[in-house]
Amino acid sequence: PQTFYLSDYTPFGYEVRDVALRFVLSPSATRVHSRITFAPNPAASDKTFFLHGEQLKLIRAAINGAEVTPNITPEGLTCDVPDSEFVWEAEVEIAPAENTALEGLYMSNGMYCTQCEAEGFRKITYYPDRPDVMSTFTVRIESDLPIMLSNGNPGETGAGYAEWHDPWPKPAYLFALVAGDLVGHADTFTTKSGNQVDLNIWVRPGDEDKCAFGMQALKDSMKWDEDVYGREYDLNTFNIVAVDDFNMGAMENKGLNIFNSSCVLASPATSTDANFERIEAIIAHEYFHNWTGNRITCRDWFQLCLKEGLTVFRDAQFTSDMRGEAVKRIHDVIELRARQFPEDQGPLSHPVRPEQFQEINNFYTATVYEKGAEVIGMLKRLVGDDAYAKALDLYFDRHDGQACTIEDWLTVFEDATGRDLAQFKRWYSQSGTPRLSVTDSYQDGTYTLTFKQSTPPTPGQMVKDPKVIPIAVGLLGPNGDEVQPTVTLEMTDAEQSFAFDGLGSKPIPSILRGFSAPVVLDRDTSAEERAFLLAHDTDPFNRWEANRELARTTLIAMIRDDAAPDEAWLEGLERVITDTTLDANYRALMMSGPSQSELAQTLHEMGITPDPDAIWTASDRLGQTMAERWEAHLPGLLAESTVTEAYRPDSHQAGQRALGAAVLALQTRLDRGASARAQFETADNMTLQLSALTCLVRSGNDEEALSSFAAQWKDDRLVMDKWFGMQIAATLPDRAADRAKALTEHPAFDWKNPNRFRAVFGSLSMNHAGFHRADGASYDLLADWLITLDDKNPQTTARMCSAFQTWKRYDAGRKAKMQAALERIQGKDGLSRDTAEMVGRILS
Ligand code: B3K
Ligand code: ZN
Repeated sequence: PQTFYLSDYTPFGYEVRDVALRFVLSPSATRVHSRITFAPNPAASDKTFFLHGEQLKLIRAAINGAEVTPNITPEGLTCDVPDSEFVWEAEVEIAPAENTALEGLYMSNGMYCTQCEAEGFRKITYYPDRPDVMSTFTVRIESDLPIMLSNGNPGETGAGYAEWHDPWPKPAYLFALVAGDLVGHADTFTTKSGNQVDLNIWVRPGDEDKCAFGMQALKDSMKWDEDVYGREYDLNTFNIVAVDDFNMGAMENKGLNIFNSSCVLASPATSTDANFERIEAIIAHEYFHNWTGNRITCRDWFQLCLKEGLTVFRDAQFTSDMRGEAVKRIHDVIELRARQFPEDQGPLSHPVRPEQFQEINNFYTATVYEKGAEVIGMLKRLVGDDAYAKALDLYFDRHDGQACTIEDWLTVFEDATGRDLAQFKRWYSQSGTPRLSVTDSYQDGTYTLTFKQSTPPTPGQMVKDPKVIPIAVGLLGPNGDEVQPTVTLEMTDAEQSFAFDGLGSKPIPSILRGFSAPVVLDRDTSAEERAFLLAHDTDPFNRWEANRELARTTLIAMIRDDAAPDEAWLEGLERVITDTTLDANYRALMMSGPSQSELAQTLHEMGITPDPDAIWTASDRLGQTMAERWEAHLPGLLAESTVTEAYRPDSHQAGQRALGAAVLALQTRLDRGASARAQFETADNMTLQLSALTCLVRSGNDEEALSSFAAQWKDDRLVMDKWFGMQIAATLPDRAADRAKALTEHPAFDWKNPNRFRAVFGSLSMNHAGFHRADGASYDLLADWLITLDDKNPQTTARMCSAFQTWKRYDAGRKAKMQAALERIQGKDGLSRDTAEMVGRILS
């Protein structure tokens, strides 16, 4: 397969002036007519007229009205063309009903829909399918379906057809079309300059009652982007469509966002608090792309983080404003460590801006998205809030309507602030998680912190140069008062010291506040100092972090030496969780402790081979210790976390329920599931119902509850995804593989539906000890199913291969079994390019 390189970029030889498309829809023979005005691009030297096109049947092609016979390959076509402006026309036939890859134009439950990012438009018609080719689009859809949608503003509509016009030039990856028997939930939004925008969320009949929350989230996002970034919406219409079969979360097509139904449909009875929060964030994310992604897009796919890192950063700011800064930051850091750190420290490690790929869909990663957002957070911290705002204004002014690069982005910051960002740019080009170690000293009123940074080698990058690391630090006096409020130290050298003068006594440092850089901080600190920070740190993130460090240290001692849980820590933690002045959400986070895969990650960072069974046993033992120790507090905490008002998915109530869930998990260890069963039976919302069911599954005493849940929800696809997933993710490790296998034989296991496939196998890989069952049963099961799915849906298959990305860190037995599973996938006849690239990289 071909490898594409960032360094090979050249502009396309032609500009596209205008695109007109006509779709005559039919499940197995849709006709797509295109009429495209091209003109030679004066900025390009290579004038080869190559149009991408895959799996298309060309019926007819013409230039300026005269039929032509292009030279066709599996990747596209070339053709002789005039050396001045000309009109290209083509008619192709495609079969959306046979498209199981869910890329291009496909069908989901009788509805037509599209997914074009990154390179799906070439499965719809012949076109220069690259993001730096931008054009206006006019679309006519013909079918007998009642609702027919495309990008932009609605045009003429009549019996059997609908027309759309998008006045904003856009790359083909933002094209979208939807047609089906849909019902709309309508509303309006008036922009700050007075334009009224028609808003609609389109769903299958029966789902109308699950749209109100998403609509509110959309309006909140529109308002927030005006208030915080000064960005106004730019069309008369904004449509969102919910689709059941979708490879990822959602897609920001101009004026016509398409969503995985799990990321938009919400109701208290069927969605958890976590679902509500995620839906709000994804709606915001896709909406924010209208400016960061659509109006300003990427020159090429290597620049993906230009839109994704920035848009993730923006949606995190939004959630932080909507739901509270500390809790959002903690959630994000948990996610970063759970998903990005393993990627960055294993065979799939790649820079935030990759320099090569075979299949770009394999690079929609935690590194591009989440580390990409961290890099923007660091930049903002370094330049300050005002300079950030100024730089963003300049970015929108200067680059509106363009397809840009990371160089353009950084130049904007250099021009707005006068800073030289050459060294900072290494965050985009160097892969791997930096390690930051720190020592301190105190003498004559001066306290000195000395940091050392280094980044271990990653695939293709043996040597690393020092990066600019913003280290937010505060100092606490012995009585807990802050003697130095947060300052950002700017580390640029491999080793560097920072001094604080005029201190009366040796302070206690609070380092990397707010997780100011995505690094692993190594610091030999006494348990007393951490306990002090747990009690006193004025930075809520670092207070949580102190607890996590203590929990981690205890668990690691339990895993390695069979030690008893640390008494002093448990006492400190008890004070926090019973402190009713603290936010319930925050207390729930304090109680949750590091996950088993996070412990495996930590052991790996320490150079120790993780033993999944020992990790499970230690985590279980710690849970039991906490339950027994805090037995007297549990009823009071449960009462305190009981919500008496009507259900609202806001952060206040969600916090109470999160605390309740953490307490119920402990209580279940003591009462053999009595409280959980009671909660399960009386729950009037999905959050309570599912947290109770999870406790029952964890306790192993779950058959009755699982079948009553299934009987209640058998007709709700999204709730049944939870049922499939949760019983695998939460079950005892030795049962996970067998349970997953049994569920693949369940009549409702529709494996071609990505949500259902992920519910089973994503959950299996999340059950750490269950996935790593020593006999390799889970590895084999997953490999079997990835081999099966690859024929139908390469994208989802390739993505799920990352369950094996940490294989090298385990013991010889597990390692050999994972390697064998990967090699079996690799050896499959006709393996997709997507999966071949992933497995090849993981094995290398
Ligand atoms: N831009 C899309 C992701 C497209 C994934 C293509 N494999 C969703 C988002 O990031 O908003
Ligand atoms: Zn995005």
